[in-house]
Amino acid sequence: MSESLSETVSLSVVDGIATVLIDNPPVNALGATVRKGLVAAAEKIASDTAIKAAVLTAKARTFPAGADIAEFATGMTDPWLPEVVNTIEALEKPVVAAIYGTALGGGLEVALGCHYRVAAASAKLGVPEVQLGLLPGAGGTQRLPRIVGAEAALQMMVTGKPIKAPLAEKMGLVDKVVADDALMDEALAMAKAVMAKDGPLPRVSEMTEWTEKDRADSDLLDKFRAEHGRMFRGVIAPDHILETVRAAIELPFAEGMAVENERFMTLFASDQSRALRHVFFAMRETAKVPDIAKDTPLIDVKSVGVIGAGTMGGGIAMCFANIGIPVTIVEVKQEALDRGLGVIRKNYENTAKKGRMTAEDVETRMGLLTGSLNMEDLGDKDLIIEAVFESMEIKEKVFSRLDTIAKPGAILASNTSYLDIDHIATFTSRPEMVLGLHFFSPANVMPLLEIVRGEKSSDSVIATGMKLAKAIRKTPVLARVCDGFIANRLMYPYIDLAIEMLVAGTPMQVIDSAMRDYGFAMGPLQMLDLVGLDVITFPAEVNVTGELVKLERRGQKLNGGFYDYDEKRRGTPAPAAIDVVDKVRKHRGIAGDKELSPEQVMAGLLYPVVNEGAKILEEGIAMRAGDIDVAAILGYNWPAYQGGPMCWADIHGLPKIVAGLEAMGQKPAALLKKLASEGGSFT
Ligand code: 3H9
Repeated sequence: MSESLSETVSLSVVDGIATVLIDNPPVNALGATVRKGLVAAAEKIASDTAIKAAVLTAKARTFPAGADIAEFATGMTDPWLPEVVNTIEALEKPVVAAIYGTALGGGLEVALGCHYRVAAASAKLGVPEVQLGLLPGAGGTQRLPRIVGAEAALQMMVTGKPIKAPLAEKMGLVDKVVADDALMDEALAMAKAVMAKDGPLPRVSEMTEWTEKDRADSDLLDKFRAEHGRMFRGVIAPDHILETVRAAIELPFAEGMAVENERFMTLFASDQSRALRHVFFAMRETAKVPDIAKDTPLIDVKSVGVIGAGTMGGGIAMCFANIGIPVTIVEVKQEALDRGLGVIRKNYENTAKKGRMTAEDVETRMGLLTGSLNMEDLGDKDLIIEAVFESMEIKEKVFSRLDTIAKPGAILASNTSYLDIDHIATFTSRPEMVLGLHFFSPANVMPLLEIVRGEKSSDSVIATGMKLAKAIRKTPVLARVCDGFIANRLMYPYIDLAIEMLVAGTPMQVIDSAMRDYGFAMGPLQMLDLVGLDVITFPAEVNVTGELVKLERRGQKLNGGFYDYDEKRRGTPAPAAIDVVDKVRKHRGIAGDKELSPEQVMAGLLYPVVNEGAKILEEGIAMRAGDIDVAAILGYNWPAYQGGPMCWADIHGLPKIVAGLEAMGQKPAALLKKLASEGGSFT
């Protein structure tokens, strides 16, 4: 018979073995009721003489995937998770953790408090706290180095990447890996075997083999930091993790726990953790569209047509071939079709060369792609995505033709990055079937997909778009129609103003390095060089990128752009670009003597982005501020630890941004002004 110990934990006893079962969907996070239940279970195991051993596990999807992150915002109550783990470990009767699914963060820490660990072969174990700007705070920083050694522990904690059960067994993190369907039987068998054993129970906190070894290696931690410098750049959690591991090596367990607790609290209160926790939930929220009913019927997409075999069309076709959906790619000329299919093949072959795909996979995926010169071949496709040149006339030709070809019920999508989807829909007799699917380049790699909802797009079409995005492993963000939708519109001012600053007198290195210091992998001008200067067009007759393109300087792909590049792609400011900037200054009658400080560059570029974000929100182009943050992070590599522009703005201070914009002569959006004056926030 099963006895309920809290709302989420129950215990049953068979043949002297207690099974402690956590049941807290969706991921069995270790919220207050679970912690209470686990303490009650420990008390029961200790006091009930009929119980000789226990197995700790969970119901449904997974062994606990960590502390309850949602609870972080409201404050955690007693019992405190580290104490729960210590209580389990201190028991005088053996406890076996039966691990499956994803044992992450606090979940793995609970397993480390058990005396034995059996894992299903498909299980993954990890400590991803670093991705939330935290460190494992329930003894993980002290137990992991004791069981797998400091280096492996650091690797797991600083990268946050989970490892698979067989590797965990090799490392000594779990005692036994078993077939998935034999997990409970094997865990019970292990409990039965160990309950008859004499002698002290194996407690990870008491293990000394690794700490002694690691203590002898005096530069182990410095070496790790030097070798993994990139992971420490800009973020604060990895250094705190390093110091807790130092404590694990040098101090007794209890003192190490005190260090862990202090540093966990420091991180918990940090802006970076606040930002990263916001991003965690924002990423999962984007797929939810409040005004579309959950039971809205979805359209079954079993075949796809792509019009255009250029860079975008090819990348889009790959997304579907990658998940086994056949794609017909239509082009106007055989040559363009052959070139497009050739590029796709090359992409797959390169992936295979890197060992991430077999030669057979390459052929399977290529086998799913059919080239055609005849649009009529798209007549039976469930979804047709247009990826042709960005001109309304061409879109008109394509969509009015498609309207006569596509079967009833087919979804008609445009990959336009800024044209009016509502206008495009008027070229068909079925505007309800039309939406925008805005992929980012390279489409097969970039994780963001903007789903553009036209005035008349049906709920089914939008719901299917959101679902499809997930199927092709993208994060969908819903946008309404406007020039540039969310991500591009948001970043127009960033790019525009970076060039303006350059013309006004701030050297390109100062502009780019200010944004790298903020956390971007590259500055705005470096980014332009990477995407290609010919991709960006500016209205002014004489403008910097236009003049560079006239000199055949198209960025990294051709002759350099703002920078000249050596064979290792290291850039130095290009004399040709400096001449172009001079020319533009002369043309405009500007002295070019306004050099800004890095702080001024940062405010000058980021405040206008926040302002644009506020407009995007108040116009209803984006549903939520978090959606804008996700679009910036996934579409433009906005540093996640800054939370995206809107979360960053909240942390930075909205009144400061309003004042800054006004000082620059820019008008703050009404929403921004309102929130700033009310002490409100975007997120
Ligand atoms: C920690 O443990 C700190 C301790 O060291 C110290 C404490 C003192 N809490 O991702 P999905 C929700 S820090 C609350 O879409 P999947 C999620 O929001 C924690 N909720 O599924 C979503 O809700 P909804 C360390 C959580 O199958 C739903 O579950 N652990 C948590 O793609 C489904 O999630 C982590 O950082 C949570 N911990 O992936 C692990 N986790 O349906 C974080 C998930 O309402 N979690 N939710 O949108 C993950 O990595 C993935 O969720 C997981 C499943 C791999 C588990």
